[in-house]
Amino acid sequence: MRLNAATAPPLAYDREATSIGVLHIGPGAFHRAHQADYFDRLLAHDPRWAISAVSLRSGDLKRALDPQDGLYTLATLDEQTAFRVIGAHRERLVAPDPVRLAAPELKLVTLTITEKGYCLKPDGTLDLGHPDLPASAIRWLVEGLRRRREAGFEPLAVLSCDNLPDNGHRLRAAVIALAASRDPDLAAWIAGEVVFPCSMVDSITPATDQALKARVLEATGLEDAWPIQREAFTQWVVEDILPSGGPDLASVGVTLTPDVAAFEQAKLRLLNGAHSSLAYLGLLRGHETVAEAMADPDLAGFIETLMRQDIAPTLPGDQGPYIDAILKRFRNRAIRHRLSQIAWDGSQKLPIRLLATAHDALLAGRPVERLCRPLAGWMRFIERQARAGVAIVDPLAETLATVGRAGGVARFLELPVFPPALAIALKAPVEAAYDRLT
Ligand code: CS2
Repeated sequence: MRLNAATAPPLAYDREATSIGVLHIGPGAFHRAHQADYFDRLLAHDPRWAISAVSLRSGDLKRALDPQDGLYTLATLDEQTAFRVIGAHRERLVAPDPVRLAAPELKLVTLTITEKGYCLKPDGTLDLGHPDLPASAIRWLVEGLRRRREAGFEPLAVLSCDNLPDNGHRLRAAVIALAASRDPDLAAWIAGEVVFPCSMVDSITPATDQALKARVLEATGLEDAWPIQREAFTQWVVEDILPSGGPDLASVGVTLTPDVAAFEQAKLRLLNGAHSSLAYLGLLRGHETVAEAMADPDLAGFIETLMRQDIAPTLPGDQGPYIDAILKRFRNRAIRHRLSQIAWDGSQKLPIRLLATAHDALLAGRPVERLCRPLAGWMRFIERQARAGVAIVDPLAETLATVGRAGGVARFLELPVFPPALAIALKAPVEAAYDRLT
């Protein structure tokens, strides 16, 4: 029997009585594990915050979940396993008319479009010549905000939920830059009226696999074409500038703070930096998952030292307890989080997760040898993929395949991934690490 409105166990709210107050762009696994869960819990006491799930390209979600009335199972896999049906998605749209954004009852737009979806240059500003820009979320937002302005203003917040530093500021600058290139009045209006809070999001969400579908069927007795799995831990920190009249996020455990940067930087550098390091070094050592890599004492020891000795000193405050908690989460054997999933999009992730740390370490006169090991690991990993003819998942895939086939640190350091001055400073230690990683 398939999961749908007739077969699902009762939700904590009357779904028919809910209305759409949130529009989400990029409703992939992370959004469905994270923001949709918060809104689902909010719906239990406020029916105004159901979600319109907008995919700009892929019809996969719509195809999988329309027959299930948009319902899906969220499995939280930890010491205890729990299954819950999420009903927050009231509709699933594929590349809808941007006029959708003009609906006055809509108070919040959230986005998970991954690092590459922002079409930014390496310096973090919008690349107006980016080939993906015409079909991007940035373009859709600008067009939608134009319609909202024409329809008469209703306050709106646009909230980036991607692993980018200063995500709200970067998104705001990108949207305004694109608007300014066509209509300076619109750009000025957006700058004055629309808020773009920064946010930090965290919950480890492995991609859905057959094993999960089988587990969900066994536990619930219902077939679900696209269940989602994550760890039990979840965190959402949002800059406290949301307009009034919007969803009461604090009531479902979201931290509202004037200063997201401290949370965000610690999370990107410690959790995501360690994750990417585990991915490249772990794959080269023949491991498949994060928990397996963490069971390798040499690798786990290296990652812990990297976090405590090299990354934490670039962050304010005592990061010890946060590091302990992250290491425990990485050891969670209840989930199979594939290293290959984390290894995707390295050209986008490394600058944020490791290079900023290396830059700060150099400035402070601290050693960077350990930080260079995962960078060398990425290069060796790309070489291995390229030479085996295996697809590289990265916006720079073609270039990486060429560089990877030829090999050598110098070619990698010339990529736009590395700011030139940093490439010069890191060359010798990356080469040393690379030579050791045969
Ligand atoms: C991971 C993240 O795939 C990756 O690159 O590092 O998705 C990570 O699991 C999340 O940011 C955790 O919140």
